[in-house]
Amino acid sequence: MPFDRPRDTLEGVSVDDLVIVANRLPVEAVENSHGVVSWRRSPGGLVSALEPALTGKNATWIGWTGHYPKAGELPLPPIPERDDDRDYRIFEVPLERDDVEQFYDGFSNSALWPLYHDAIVTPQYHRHQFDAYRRVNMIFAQAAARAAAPGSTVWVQDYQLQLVPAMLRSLRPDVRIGFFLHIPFPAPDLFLQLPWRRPVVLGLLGADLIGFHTPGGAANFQAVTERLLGWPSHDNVVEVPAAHGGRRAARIGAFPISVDVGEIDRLARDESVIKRSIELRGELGNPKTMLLGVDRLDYTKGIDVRLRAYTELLHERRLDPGDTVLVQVATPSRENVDEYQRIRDDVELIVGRANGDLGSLGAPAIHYLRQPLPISELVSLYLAADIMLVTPLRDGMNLVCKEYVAARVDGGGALVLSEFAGAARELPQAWLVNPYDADGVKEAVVAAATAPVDEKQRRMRAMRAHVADHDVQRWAREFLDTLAEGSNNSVVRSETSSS
Ligand code: ADQ
Repeated sequence: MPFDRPRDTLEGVSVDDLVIVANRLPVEAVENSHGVVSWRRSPGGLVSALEPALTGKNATWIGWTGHYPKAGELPLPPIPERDDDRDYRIFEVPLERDDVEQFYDGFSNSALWPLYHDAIVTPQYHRHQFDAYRRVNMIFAQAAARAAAPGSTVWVQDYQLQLVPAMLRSLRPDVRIGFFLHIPFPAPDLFLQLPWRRPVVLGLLGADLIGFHTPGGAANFQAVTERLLGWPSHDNVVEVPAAHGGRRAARIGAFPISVDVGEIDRLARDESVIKRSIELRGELGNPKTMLLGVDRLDYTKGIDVRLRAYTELLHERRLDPGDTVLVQVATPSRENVDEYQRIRDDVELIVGRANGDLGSLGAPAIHYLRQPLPISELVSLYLAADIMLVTPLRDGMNLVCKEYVAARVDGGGALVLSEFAGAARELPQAWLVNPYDADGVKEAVVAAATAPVDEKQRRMRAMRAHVADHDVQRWAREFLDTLAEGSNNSVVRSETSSS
Protein backbone atom coordinates (compact mmCIF):
# COMPACT_ATOMS: atom_id res chain seq x y z
CA MET A 1 0.00 0.00 0.00
CA PRO A 2 1.46 3.39 -0.86
CA PHE A 3 2.40 5.40 2.23
CA ASP A 4 3.72 8.91 1.94
CA ARG A 5 6.13 8.61 4.84
CA PRO A 6 9.14 6.35 4.28
CA ARG A 7 8.74 4.80 7.73
CA ASP A 8 11.66 2.40 7.39
CA THR A 9 14.08 5.35 7.48
CA LEU A 10 12.87 6.12 11.02
CA GLU A 11 13.89 2.76 12.47
CA GLY A 12 16.48 2.92 15.19
CA VAL A 13 16.48 6.70 15.21
CA SER A 14 15.58 8.82 18.22
CA VAL A 15 12.33 10.65 17.55
CA ASP A 16 12.80 12.88 20.60
CA ASP A 17 14.71 15.49 18.69
CA LEU A 18 12.77 18.73 18.45
CA VAL A 19 13.25 21.80 16.28
CA ILE A 20 11.28 24.99 16.92
CA VAL A 21 10.99 27.34 13.96
CA ALA A 22 9.73 30.81 14.90
CA ASN A 23 10.15 34.23 13.37
CA ARG A 24 11.98 35.41 16.51
CA LEU A 25 14.68 33.71 18.56
CA PRO A 26 14.27 33.19 22.31
CA VAL A 27 17.15 35.62 22.97
CA GLU A 28 17.40 39.36 22.50
CA ALA A 29 20.33 41.76 22.25
CA VAL A 30 20.75 44.13 25.20
CA GLU A 31 23.22 46.97 25.54
CA ASN A 32 24.72 47.87 28.93
CA SER A 33 25.64 51.40 30.07
CA HIS A 34 29.13 51.00 28.49
CA GLY A 35 27.60 50.22 25.10
CA VAL A 36 28.49 46.52 25.31
CA VAL A 37 25.92 44.31 23.63
CA SER A 38 25.15 40.84 24.96
CA TRP A 39 22.37 38.31 24.55
CA ARG A 40 19.76 37.50 27.15
CA ARG A 41 16.69 35.30 27.22
CA SER A 42 13.68 37.12 25.73
CA PRO A 43 10.84 37.74 28.08
CA GLY A 44 7.59 36.32 26.81
CA GLY A 45 5.26 33.44 26.89
CA LEU A 46 6.51 31.42 23.95
CA VAL A 47 9.94 30.96 25.49
CA SER A 48 8.53 29.82 28.85
CA ALA A 49 6.02 27.61 27.03
CA LEU A 50 8.54 25.80 24.94
CA GLU A 51 11.59 25.63 27.20
CA PRO A 52 10.29 22.70 29.29
CA ALA A 53 9.63 20.80 26.05
CA LEU A 54 13.15 21.60 24.79
CA THR A 55 15.06 20.92 27.98
CA GLY A 56 16.85 17.59 28.20
CA LYS A 57 16.31 16.92 24.50
CA ASN A 58 18.55 17.30 21.56
CA ALA A 59 16.77 20.48 20.54
CA THR A 60 17.26 23.55 18.35
CA TRP A 61 15.41 26.88 18.04
CA ILE A 62 15.58 28.52 14.63
CA GLY A 63 14.69 32.21 14.22
CA TRP A 64 15.66 35.80 13.54
CA THR A 65 17.31 38.11 16.09
CA GLY A 66 15.04 41.10 15.35
CA HIS A 67 18.02 43.06 13.94
CA TYR A 68 19.42 43.49 10.47
CA PRO A 69 22.76 44.99 9.42
CA LYS A 70 22.52 48.79 9.22
CA ALA A 71 25.11 51.04 7.56
CA GLY A 72 27.75 52.25 10.02
CA GLU A 73 26.61 50.00 12.88
CA LEU A 74 28.87 47.42 14.44
CA PRO A 75 27.69 43.85 13.88
CA LEU A 76 26.08 42.19 16.91
CA PRO A 77 28.23 39.68 18.81
CA PRO A 78 27.64 36.02 17.93
CA ILE A 79 24.94 34.24 19.96
CA PRO A 80 26.53 31.60 22.18
CA GLU A 81 25.43 28.21 20.87
CA ARG A 82 24.54 27.17 24.42
CA ASP A 83 24.71 28.93 27.79
CA ASP A 84 23.99 28.25 31.46
CA ASP A 85 20.27 28.97 31.22
CA ARG A 86 19.69 27.04 28.07
CA ASP A 87 20.59 23.56 26.99
CA TYR A 88 19.23 23.76 23.47
CA ARG A 89 20.91 25.17 20.38
CA ILE A 90 20.16 28.46 18.71
CA PHE A 91 20.27 28.71 14.95
CA GLU A 92 20.08 32.26 13.64
CA VAL A 93 18.33 33.05 10.35
CA PRO A 94 19.88 36.39 9.32
CA LEU A 95 17.49 38.78 7.60
CA GLU A 96 18.57 41.67 5.41
CA ARG A 97 16.95 45.09 5.40
CA ASP A 98 14.95 44.24 2.25
CA ASP A 99 13.61 41.03 3.88
CA VAL A 100 12.49 42.98 6.93
CA GLU A 101 10.72 45.57 4.79
CA GLN A 102 9.05 43.16 2.37
CA PHE A 103 8.55 39.93 4.34
CA TYR A 104 8.08 41.25 7.88
CA ASP A 105 6.73 44.82 7.79
CA GLY A 106 5.26 44.10 4.36
CA PHE A 107 3.44 40.83 3.72
CA SER A 108 3.35 39.58 7.35
CA ASN A 109 2.28 42.78 9.07
CA SER A 110 0.56 44.80 6.34
CA ALA A 111 -1.33 41.98 4.58
CA LEU A 112 -1.71 38.90 6.81
CA TRP A 113 -1.99 40.61 10.21
CA PRO A 114 -4.87 42.93 9.26
CA LEU A 115 -6.60 40.29 7.09
CA TYR A 116 -6.54 37.71 9.89
CA HIS A 117 -7.85 40.34 12.33
CA ASP A 118 -11.11 40.85 10.43
CA ALA A 119 -9.56 43.47 8.10
CA ILE A 120 -9.90 46.12 10.85
CA VAL A 121 -7.57 48.12 8.64
CA THR A 122 -7.36 47.44 4.92
CA PRO A 123 -4.83 44.73 4.08
CA GLN A 124 -2.20 45.75 1.53
CA TYR A 125 -1.52 43.12 -1.13
CA HIS A 126 1.71 43.47 -3.12
CA ARG A 127 3.13 40.76 -5.36
CA HIS A 128 6.76 41.61 -4.56
CA GLN A 129 6.02 41.34 -0.83
CA PHE A 130 4.53 37.88 -1.26
CA ASP A 131 7.60 36.90 -3.31
CA ALA A 132 9.78 37.99 -0.37
CA TYR A 133 7.53 36.04 2.02
CA ARG A 134 7.99 32.92 -0.09
CA ARG A 135 11.75 33.45 -0.31
CA VAL A 136 12.19 34.01 3.44
CA ASN A 137 9.92 31.06 4.28
CA MET A 138 12.20 28.90 2.11
CA ILE A 139 15.25 30.15 4.06
CA PHE A 140 13.57 29.07 7.32
CA ALA A 141 12.51 25.72 5.79
CA GLN A 142 16.05 25.03 4.58
CA ALA A 143 17.47 25.89 8.00
CA ALA A 144 14.98 23.50 9.63
CA ALA A 145 15.81 20.79 7.08
CA ARG A 146 19.47 21.11 8.01
CA ALA A 147 18.92 21.20 11.76
CA ALA A 148 16.43 18.34 12.12
CA ALA A 149 17.74 14.87 12.95
CA PRO A 150 16.24 11.98 10.97
CA GLY A 151 12.68 11.33 12.12
CA SER A 152 12.60 14.31 14.46
CA THR A 153 9.74 16.70 15.20
CA VAL A 154 9.67 20.24 13.83
CA TRP A 155 7.21 22.73 15.31
CA VAL A 156 6.65 25.83 13.16
CA GLN A 157 5.17 28.94 14.81
CA ASP A 158 2.80 31.55 13.48
CA TYR A 159 1.59 33.56 10.52
CA GLN A 160 4.99 34.72 9.31
CA LEU A 161 5.92 31.11 8.40
CA GLN A 162 2.81 29.53 6.91
CA LEU A 163 4.60 28.20 3.82
CA VAL A 164 7.30 26.44 5.85
CA PRO A 165 5.39 23.18 6.57
CA ALA A 166 4.95 22.21 2.89
CA MET A 167 8.43 23.44 1.94
CA LEU A 168 9.98 21.44 4.75
CA ARG A 169 7.95 18.34 3.87
CA SER A 170 9.28 18.40 0.33
CA LEU A 171 12.87 18.78 1.62
CA ARG A 172 12.53 16.34 4.52
CA PRO A 173 9.62 13.90 4.18
CA ASP A 174 10.90 11.95 7.20
CA VAL A 175 10.20 14.64 9.84
CA ARG A 176 6.98 15.11 11.75
CA ILE A 177 5.70 18.67 11.32
CA GLY A 178 3.47 20.71 13.62
CA PHE A 179 2.24 24.24 12.98
CA PHE A 180 0.59 26.63 15.44
CA LEU A 181 -1.14 29.88 14.47
CA HIS A 182 -0.97 32.47 17.28
CA ILE A 183 -3.47 34.84 15.67
CA PRO A 184 -7.10 34.23 14.61
CA PHE A 185 -7.85 32.35 11.41
CA PRO A 186 -10.54 34.50 9.80
CA ALA A 187 -13.95 33.60 8.40
CA PRO A 188 -13.69 31.94 4.96
CA ASP A 189 -15.17 34.89 3.04
CA LEU A 190 -12.45 37.14 4.42
CA PHE A 191 -9.57 34.71 3.98
CA LEU A 192 -10.57 34.07 0.39
CA GLN A 193 -9.72 37.72 -0.44
CA LEU A 194 -6.06 36.80 -0.22
CA PRO A 195 -4.59 36.70 -3.73
CA TRP A 196 -2.18 33.95 -2.58
CA ARG A 197 -4.78 31.97 -0.62
CA ARG A 198 -3.94 28.69 -2.35
CA PRO A 199 -0.18 28.60 -1.63
CA VAL A 200 -0.89 29.66 1.97
CA VAL A 201 -3.43 26.86 2.54
CA LEU A 202 -1.22 24.31 0.79
CA GLY A 203 1.72 25.53 2.86
CA LEU A 204 -0.15 24.91 6.10
CA LEU A 205 -1.42 21.53 4.94
CA GLY A 206 2.20 20.38 4.74
CA ALA A 207 1.96 19.94 8.52
CA ASP A 208 0.76 16.76 10.26
CA LEU A 209 -1.03 18.87 12.89
CA ILE A 210 -2.25 22.46 12.47
CA GLY A 211 -3.19 24.14 15.75
CA PHE A 212 -5.38 27.17 16.42
CA HIS A 213 -6.35 28.92 19.65
CA THR A 214 -10.09 28.25 19.29
CA PRO A 215 -12.42 25.69 17.69
CA GLY A 216 -13.77 28.59 15.60
CA GLY A 217 -10.36 29.20 14.01
CA ALA A 218 -9.96 25.47 13.33
CA ALA A 219 -13.45 25.32 11.76
CA ASN A 220 -12.72 28.36 9.57
CA PHE A 221 -9.56 26.71 8.27
CA GLN A 222 -11.34 23.44 7.56
CA ALA A 223 -14.12 25.29 5.71
CA VAL A 224 -11.51 27.13 3.61
CA THR A 225 -9.74 23.89 2.62
CA GLU A 226 -13.07 22.38 1.56
CA ARG A 227 -14.08 25.40 -0.50
CA LEU A 228 -10.70 26.03 -2.05
CA LEU A 229 -9.36 22.55 -2.65
CA GLY A 230 -12.38 20.25 -2.38
CA TRP A 231 -10.30 17.65 -0.55
CA PRO A 232 -12.19 15.29 1.73
CA SER A 233 -12.16 16.28 5.36
CA HIS A 234 -13.91 14.86 8.39
CA ASP A 235 -13.49 14.83 12.18
CA ASN A 236 -10.80 17.52 12.08
CA VAL A 237 -8.75 15.67 9.48
CA VAL A 238 -8.05 16.80 5.93
CA GLU A 239 -6.97 14.06 3.54
CA VAL A 240 -4.06 15.52 1.60
CA PRO A 241 -2.83 13.86 -1.60
CA ALA A 242 0.63 12.56 -0.76
CA ALA A 243 3.80 12.84 -2.82
CA HIS A 244 4.09 9.06 -3.32
CA GLY A 245 0.41 8.44 -4.05
CA GLY A 246 -2.36 7.74 -1.56
CA ARG A 247 -3.30 10.30 1.01
CA ARG A 248 -1.95 11.49 4.31
CA ALA A 249 -3.82 13.05 7.19
CA ALA A 250 -3.35 16.69 8.14
CA ARG A 251 -5.07 17.07 11.49
CA ILE A 252 -6.61 20.29 12.74
CA GLY A 253 -7.14 21.15 16.40
CA ALA A 254 -7.76 23.87 18.99
CA PHE A 255 -5.05 24.40 21.61
CA PRO A 256 -5.73 27.57 23.64
CA ILE A 257 -2.41 29.05 24.72
CA SER A 258 -1.90 30.34 28.25
CA VAL A 259 0.67 31.93 30.55
CA ASP A 260 3.42 30.72 32.87
CA VAL A 261 1.11 30.53 35.89
CA GLY A 262 3.82 29.23 38.24
CA GLU A 263 6.13 32.14 37.49
CA ILE A 264 3.40 34.80 37.76
CA ASP A 265 2.14 33.25 41.00
CA ARG A 266 5.68 33.32 42.41
CA LEU A 267 6.09 36.99 41.47
CA ALA A 268 2.68 37.94 42.85
CA ARG A 269 3.66 36.50 46.25
CA ASP A 270 7.11 38.10 46.24
CA GLU A 271 7.41 40.73 48.98
CA SER A 272 9.15 43.30 46.81
CA VAL A 273 6.48 42.97 44.11
CA ILE A 274 3.69 43.39 46.67
CA LYS A 275 5.48 46.36 48.22
CA ARG A 276 5.84 47.93 44.80
CA SER A 277 2.11 47.47 44.08
CA ILE A 278 1.29 49.42 47.25
CA GLU A 279 3.84 52.08 46.31
CA LEU A 280 2.32 52.37 42.84
CA ARG A 281 -1.13 53.10 44.24
CA GLY A 282 0.44 55.69 46.50
CA GLU A 283 2.20 57.32 43.54
CA LEU A 284 -1.17 57.47 41.79
CA GLY A 285 -2.67 59.31 44.78
CA ASN A 286 -4.36 56.30 46.37
CA PRO A 287 -7.46 56.56 44.18
CA LYS A 288 -10.64 54.71 45.06
CA THR A 289 -10.60 52.96 41.69
CA MET A 290 -7.60 52.19 39.52
CA LEU A 291 -8.15 50.89 35.99
CA LEU A 292 -5.37 49.35 33.92
CA GLY A 293 -4.59 48.53 30.29
CA VAL A 294 -1.41 46.70 29.17
CA ASP A 295 -0.87 46.02 25.47
CA ARG A 296 1.41 46.14 22.51
CA LEU A 297 0.57 49.43 20.81
CA ASP A 298 -1.47 47.73 18.08
CA TYR A 299 -4.71 48.80 16.38
CA THR A 300 -6.25 45.37 17.10
CA LYS A 301 -6.07 45.87 20.86
CA GLY A 302 -8.87 48.44 21.17
CA ILE A 303 -6.80 50.80 23.36
CA ASP A 304 -8.69 53.75 21.87
CA VAL A 305 -12.02 52.00 22.61
CA ARG A 306 -11.37 51.78 26.34
CA LEU A 307 -9.80 55.24 26.63
CA ARG A 308 -12.84 56.80 24.95
CA ALA A 309 -15.26 54.85 27.17
CA TYR A 310 -13.36 55.90 30.29
CA THR A 311 -13.14 59.54 29.25
CA GLU A 312 -16.88 59.69 28.55
CA LEU A 313 -17.63 58.12 31.94
CA LEU A 314 -15.53 60.81 33.63
CA HIS A 315 -17.26 63.58 31.63
CA GLU A 316 -20.66 62.15 32.58
CA ARG A 317 -19.51 61.83 36.23
CA ARG A 318 -20.49 58.16 36.21
CA LEU A 319 -16.88 57.71 37.37
CA ASP A 320 -15.53 60.32 39.75
CA PRO A 321 -12.55 62.15 38.16
CA GLY A 322 -11.27 63.03 41.63
CA ASP A 323 -11.11 59.42 42.73
CA THR A 324 -10.41 57.35 39.63
CA VAL A 325 -7.25 56.84 37.58
CA LEU A 326 -6.47 54.83 34.50
CA VAL A 327 -2.98 53.57 33.74
CA GLN A 328 -2.31 52.55 30.15
CA VAL A 329 1.00 50.85 29.41
CA ALA A 330 1.61 50.37 25.70
CA THR A 331 4.79 48.82 24.44
CA PRO A 332 5.97 50.23 21.07
CA SER A 333 5.44 47.81 18.21
CA ARG A 334 6.03 47.58 14.41
CA GLU A 335 6.78 51.27 14.18
CA ASN A 336 7.78 51.07 10.52
CA VAL A 337 4.21 50.23 9.52
CA ASP A 338 2.02 53.31 8.83
CA GLU A 339 -1.07 52.00 10.62
CA TYR A 340 0.94 51.63 13.83
CA GLN A 341 1.99 55.28 13.66
CA ARG A 342 -1.67 56.16 13.15
CA ILE A 343 -2.91 54.22 16.22
CA ARG A 344 -0.15 55.82 18.28
CA ASP A 345 -1.33 59.27 17.18
CA ASP A 346 -4.98 58.38 17.91
CA VAL A 347 -4.19 57.10 21.40
CA GLU A 348 -1.99 60.06 22.23
CA LEU A 349 -4.65 62.49 21.05
CA ILE A 350 -7.23 60.88 23.34
CA VAL A 351 -4.80 60.88 26.29
CA GLY A 352 -3.84 64.51 25.69
CA ARG A 353 -7.46 65.66 25.46
CA ALA A 354 -8.53 63.68 28.52
CA ASN A 355 -5.71 65.08 30.61
CA GLY A 356 -6.26 68.59 29.32
CA ASP A 357 -9.98 68.50 30.06
CA LEU A 358 -10.23 66.28 33.11
CA GLY A 359 -6.85 66.21 34.86
CA SER A 360 -5.38 68.56 37.39
CA LEU A 361 -1.78 69.49 38.18
CA GLY A 362 0.02 66.36 39.32
CA ALA A 363 -3.11 64.26 38.79
CA PRO A 364 -3.72 63.35 35.15
CA ALA A 365 -6.86 61.42 34.27
CA ILE A 366 -4.84 58.90 32.24
CA HIS A 367 -1.29 57.83 33.06
CA TYR A 368 0.18 56.74 29.76
CA LEU A 369 3.50 54.93 29.39
CA ARG A 370 4.71 54.01 25.92
CA GLN A 371 7.43 51.62 26.98
CA PRO A 372 8.04 47.97 27.77
CA LEU A 373 8.12 47.16 31.49
CA PRO A 374 9.71 44.18 33.24
CA ILE A 375 7.27 41.41 34.12
CA SER A 376 7.76 42.04 37.86
CA GLU A 377 6.54 45.64 37.37
CA LEU A 378 3.58 44.39 35.32
CA VAL A 379 2.64 42.00 38.11
CA SER A 380 2.81 44.89 40.63
CA LEU A 381 0.47 46.84 38.35
CA TYR A 382 -1.87 43.83 38.04
CA LEU A 383 -1.98 43.55 41.85
CA ALA A 384 -2.68 47.26 42.19
CA ALA A 385 -5.46 47.48 39.59
CA ASP A 386 -9.12 47.21 40.62
CA ILE A 387 -10.25 46.79 37.02
CA MET A 388 -8.29 45.35 34.12
CA LEU A 389 -9.47 46.56 30.70
CA VAL A 390 -8.81 44.15 27.82
CA THR A 391 -10.86 45.34 24.86
CA PRO A 392 -9.36 44.07 21.58
CA LEU A 393 -11.42 44.30 18.40
CA ARG A 394 -10.01 40.87 17.59
CA ASP A 395 -7.31 38.83 19.35
CA GLY A 396 -6.15 35.26 18.81
CA MET A 397 -6.05 34.62 22.56
CA ASN A 398 -4.74 37.60 24.63
CA LEU A 399 -2.28 36.72 27.36
CA VAL A 400 -2.62 39.93 29.36
CA CYS A 401 -6.03 38.94 30.78
CA LYS A 402 -4.68 35.54 31.81
CA GLU A 403 -1.62 37.19 33.41
CA TYR A 404 -3.95 39.46 35.39
CA VAL A 405 -6.03 36.53 36.60
CA ALA A 406 -2.92 34.49 37.47
CA ALA A 407 -1.48 37.47 39.40
CA ARG A 408 -4.57 38.02 41.58
CA VAL A 409 -3.44 35.62 44.30
CA ASP A 410 -5.44 37.82 46.69
CA GLY A 411 -8.66 36.85 44.88
CA GLY A 412 -9.42 40.52 44.16
CA GLY A 413 -9.77 42.55 40.99
CA ALA A 414 -12.23 42.58 38.11
CA LEU A 415 -11.74 41.86 34.43
CA VAL A 416 -13.52 43.60 31.55
CA LEU A 417 -12.85 41.46 28.49
CA SER A 418 -13.73 41.68 24.81
CA GLU A 419 -15.90 38.90 23.40
CA PHE A 420 -13.56 38.94 20.40
CA ALA A 421 -10.49 37.79 22.31
CA GLY A 422 -9.93 34.02 22.13
CA ALA A 423 -9.66 34.09 25.95
CA ALA A 424 -13.35 35.04 26.27
CA ARG A 425 -14.37 31.40 25.67
CA GLU A 426 -12.34 30.33 28.70
CA LEU A 427 -13.11 33.29 30.98
CA PRO A 428 -16.90 33.75 30.73
CA GLN A 429 -16.95 35.08 34.31
CA ALA A 430 -15.29 38.30 33.13
CA TRP A 431 -17.49 41.31 32.29
CA LEU A 432 -17.65 40.46 28.59
CA VAL A 433 -18.07 43.34 26.15
CA ASN A 434 -18.55 43.98 22.46
CA PRO A 435 -15.80 46.56 21.84
CA TYR A 436 -17.76 48.02 18.91
CA ASP A 437 -20.61 48.92 21.29
CA ALA A 438 -19.32 52.02 23.10
CA ASP A 439 -22.31 52.18 25.47
CA GLY A 440 -21.97 48.49 26.28
CA VAL A 441 -18.28 48.98 27.18
CA LYS A 442 -19.21 51.90 29.45
CA GLU A 443 -21.95 49.85 31.15
CA ALA A 444 -19.51 46.99 31.77
CA VAL A 445 -16.87 49.32 33.28
CA VAL A 446 -19.44 50.83 35.63
CA ALA A 447 -20.79 47.37 36.52
CA ALA A 448 -17.27 46.10 37.31
CA ALA A 449 -16.51 49.25 39.35
CA THR A 450 -19.67 49.00 41.43
CA ALA A 451 -20.14 45.21 41.79
CA PRO A 452 -20.30 43.88 45.36
CA VAL A 453 -16.99 42.46 46.62
CA ASP A 454 -18.36 38.93 46.91
CA GLU A 455 -19.52 38.94 43.29
CA LYS A 456 -16.08 40.08 42.11
CA GLN A 457 -14.42 37.41 44.23
CA ARG A 458 -16.75 34.70 42.94
CA ARG A 459 -15.97 35.61 39.34
CA MET A 460 -12.23 35.85 39.98
CA ARG A 461 -12.17 32.49 41.83
CA ALA A 462 -13.72 30.72 38.84
CA MET A 463 -11.30 32.36 36.38
CA ARG A 464 -8.31 31.59 38.57
CA ALA A 465 -9.29 27.93 38.83
CA HIS A 466 -9.43 27.67 35.05
CA VAL A 467 -6.13 29.43 34.42
CA ALA A 468 -4.33 27.50 37.18
CA ASP A 469 -5.36 24.27 35.49
CA HIS A 470 -4.48 25.41 31.97
CA ASP A 471 -1.01 26.90 32.00
CA VAL A 472 1.29 27.44 29.06
CA GLN A 473 3.31 24.33 29.76
CA ARG A 474 0.11 22.29 29.43
CA TRP A 475 -0.55 23.98 26.08
CA ALA A 476 2.86 22.95 24.71
CA ARG A 477 2.58 19.43 26.12
CA GLU A 478 -0.88 18.87 24.67
CA PHE A 479 0.16 20.08 21.23
CA LEU A 480 3.30 17.96 21.16
CA ASP A 481 1.52 14.88 22.57
CA THR A 482 -1.20 15.19 19.94
CA LEU A 483 1.42 15.57 17.23
CA ALA A 484 3.26 12.49 18.52
CA GLU A 485 0.05 10.40 18.79
CA GLY A 486 -0.79 11.15 15.18
CA SER A 487 2.47 9.69 13.94
CA ASN A 488 1.06 6.16 14.10
CA ASN A 489 -2.20 6.84 12.34
CA SER A 490 -1.49 9.87 10.20
CA VAL A 491 -1.44 7.79 7.05
CA VAL A 492 -4.74 7.40 5.26
CA ARG A 493 -4.88 4.46 2.88
CA SER A 494 -6.10 5.47 -0.52
CA GLU A 495 -8.84 2.84 -0.74
CA THR A 496 -10.39 3.89 2.59
CA SER A 497 -10.51 7.55 1.77
CA SER A 498 -13.91 9.01 1.04
CA SER A 499 -13.10 11.08 -2.01
P1 ADQ B 1 0.28 39.66 21.21
O1 ADQ B 1 -0.54 40.28 20.14
O2 ADQ B 1 1.62 40.23 21.41
O3 ADQ B 1 0.40 38.08 20.98
P2 ADQ B 1 -0.80 39.15 23.97
O4 ADQ B 1 -1.32 37.77 23.92
O5 ADQ B 1 -1.65 40.04 24.79
O6 ADQ B 1 -0.64 39.81 22.53
O7 ADQ B 1 0.63 39.13 24.58
C1 ADQ B 1 1.33 40.31 24.86
C2 ADQ B 1 2.47 40.01 25.80
O8 ADQ B 1 3.30 41.15 25.85
C3 ADQ B 1 1.98 39.72 27.22
O9 ADQ B 1 2.74 38.69 27.77
C4 ADQ B 1 2.23 41.05 27.94
O10 ADQ B 1 2.56 40.92 29.30
C5 ADQ B 1 3.41 41.59 27.18
N1 ADQ B 1 3.36 43.06 27.22
C6 ADQ B 1 2.38 43.86 26.76
N2 ADQ B 1 2.65 45.14 27.02
C7 ADQ B 1 3.83 45.15 27.65
C8 ADQ B 1 4.67 46.18 28.17
N3 ADQ B 1 4.34 47.48 28.07
N4 ADQ B 1 5.81 45.81 28.75
C9 ADQ B 1 6.17 44.51 28.83
N5 ADQ B 1 5.43 43.51 28.36
C10 ADQ B 1 4.28 43.82 27.78
C11 ADQ B 1 0.03 37.17 19.91
C12 ADQ B 1 -1.48 37.17 19.60
C13 ADQ B 1 -2.28 36.90 20.86
C14 ADQ B 1 -1.81 35.60 21.51
C15 ADQ B 1 -0.30 35.57 21.66
C16 ADQ B 1 0.18 34.19 22.09
O11 ADQ B 1 -1.87 38.40 19.00
O12 ADQ B 1 -3.66 36.83 20.56
O13 ADQ B 1 -2.39 35.50 22.80
O14 ADQ B 1 0.35 35.88 20.44
O15 ADQ B 1 -0.25 33.20 21.21
